[in-house]
Amino acid sequence: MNKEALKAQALIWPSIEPLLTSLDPLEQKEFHDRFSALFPSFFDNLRHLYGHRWDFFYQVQSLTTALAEAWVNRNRDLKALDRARNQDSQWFRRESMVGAMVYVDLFAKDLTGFRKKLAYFEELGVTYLHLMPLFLAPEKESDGGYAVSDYRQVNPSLGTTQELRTLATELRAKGISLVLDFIFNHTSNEHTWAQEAKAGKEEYRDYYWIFADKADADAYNRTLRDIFPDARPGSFSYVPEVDGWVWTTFNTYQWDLNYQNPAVFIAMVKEMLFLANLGAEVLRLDALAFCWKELGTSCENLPKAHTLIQSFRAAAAIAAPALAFKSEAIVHPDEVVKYIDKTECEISYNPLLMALLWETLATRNTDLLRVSMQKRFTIPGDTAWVNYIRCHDDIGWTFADEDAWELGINPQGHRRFLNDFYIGEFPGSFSRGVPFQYNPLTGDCRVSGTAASLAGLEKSLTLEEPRAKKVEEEMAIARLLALHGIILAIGGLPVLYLGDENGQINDYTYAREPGKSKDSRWVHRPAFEWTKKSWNTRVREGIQKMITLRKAYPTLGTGGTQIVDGCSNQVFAFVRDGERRRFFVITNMTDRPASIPGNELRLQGFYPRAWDALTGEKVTCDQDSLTLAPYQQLWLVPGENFT
Ligand code: OTU
Repeated sequence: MNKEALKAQALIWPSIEPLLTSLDPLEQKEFHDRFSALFPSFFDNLRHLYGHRWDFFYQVQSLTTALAEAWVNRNRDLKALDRARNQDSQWFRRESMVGAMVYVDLFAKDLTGFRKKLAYFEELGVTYLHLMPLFLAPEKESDGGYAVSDYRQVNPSLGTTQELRTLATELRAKGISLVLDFIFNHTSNEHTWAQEAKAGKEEYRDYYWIFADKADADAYNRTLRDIFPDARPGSFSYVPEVDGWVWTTFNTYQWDLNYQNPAVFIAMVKEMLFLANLGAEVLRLDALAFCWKELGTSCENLPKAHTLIQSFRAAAAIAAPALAFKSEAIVHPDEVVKYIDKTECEISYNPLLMALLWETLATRNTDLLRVSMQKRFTIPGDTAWVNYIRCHDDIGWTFADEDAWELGINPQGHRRFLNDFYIGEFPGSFSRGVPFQYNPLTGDCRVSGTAASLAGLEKSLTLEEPRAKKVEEEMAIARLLALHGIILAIGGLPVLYLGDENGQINDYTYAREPGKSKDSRWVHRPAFEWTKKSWNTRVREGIQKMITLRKAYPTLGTGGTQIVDGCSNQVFAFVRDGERRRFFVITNMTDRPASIPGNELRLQGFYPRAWDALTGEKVTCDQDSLTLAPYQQLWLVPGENFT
């Protein structure tokens, strides 16, 4: 073990111990044990980031003081959760876990209304609930709350911080984990720190990346990618109040924090622990790929970004150990996996599965999906994917170019095709998406749209001829159920984007709203529809049934996943293995019947018959082949009987 870290620990501990005296002996010991176990590697990481600073030791001291204080302030309920999670470190992978993400205002106006509607989540079977950003943010435009002005004050239009705390407790009592965003790459330009910087305080100018000389900003800009090219070319905005160029990766009102300054790290650790002690059980690390910046690099996914996130992780593990981290890295798949580790983020969005599911619907070919998943689906056993169909953001086609080339697919051409297809311009497309952040310089584009609109429901509504209309509607519903079935059965934590479970279509009214009109992602952020049409009910019932089924079988939670080759390039198939049950989930991803060789079933041990757990119907496996209807999905279990 590192001697210097141990020396530092011995020096620091005496100043920490007195802070804990108000706690009972068990709680004191818990903190001490975690501190001893984690401090050495934590210290090493911090030294790697900040060790060159004259004040390094003081910074470490003030940081560890903050950790002790957060533990002292953590309530009994949450400390009990800390102990429970310690006994069940796999909790986020269990079959019982079904996630949902939702905007409080779009769902129920405010927190008071929201608390009255919790039954909706219970009925659906939700056990993980991500509330979209709900803290104080600029009034006019706030990137849907992703520009935070105060991490401790709930936006008054939604309610109070106390109400959020109460909600967290209510949810926990119902077995639902509260998930909040940790928007740590940037604050809004109205945050106190930004205000102080504008008022000329050097200390706070240092919280951000502000260059008095444009040439200095340009030097960085040369190697950066434009993230929101529609908003502004380049990553810097001139701000007269600071008479300088401010680093704004996203919108001009989102100021990137300067983590080369340890004061920023410590300040944000405190905000993080505030969220943890408020009752958040999972934090979604927003835009984490961008958090560390170095001249001459892309400033994305840098090694020190990982060191920084591991440092946040260690701080949480010492002061609020139940807290889990979710990575939001929508980048090259090789980079996505680097954030996934129990010392960094134990769960991560799976943007690759999301994008490729849509890709197969457009191409009617599952090769790229299968090849990519065979290579990339497996992650460490103590971590999990968050699998999703849609979220509040656009769809970017982040598959690996090399995977495409392997199959003879030109990746750039393919992305153009996918964009054309999903914005409904490709002949015969069923989709009604909207382009997002088209970059004329690179030809890059992403797609907005609700799952239902992308899957064909919106188009079906525009058809006049009743038969054609009906066919299109049936296909769209089947597509929606097929995609949801895959995320519910493939392993990891499925997360529904609320509204999708009802097949809600695009809402174009954003185009008339001043703060939203330039951001097409609002098209897929409609107000929740409480009155139901027949298709809403059918989508909802289909998804509900699969949720119930998932929850009945531990295999579908922590069981292993094996992507199966050789069925047919019309189907996507995987086997789930667990102690008591084996599932073979096969989906026809095309609008034509697909047949799979009987031998594939028999090779997987499905002989002489199997049962489709979705319908409870018998499936004979002793034929030459088995035919699946368009978009049909089977959850096969072997055996004579299905119970
Ligand atoms: C995230 O997404 C959020 O999910 C967005 O809603 C925010 O606007 C943004 O951060 C800023 O807070 O660009 O289009 O490569 O793609 O982090 C979505 C990663 C985004 C980025 C992702 C970002």
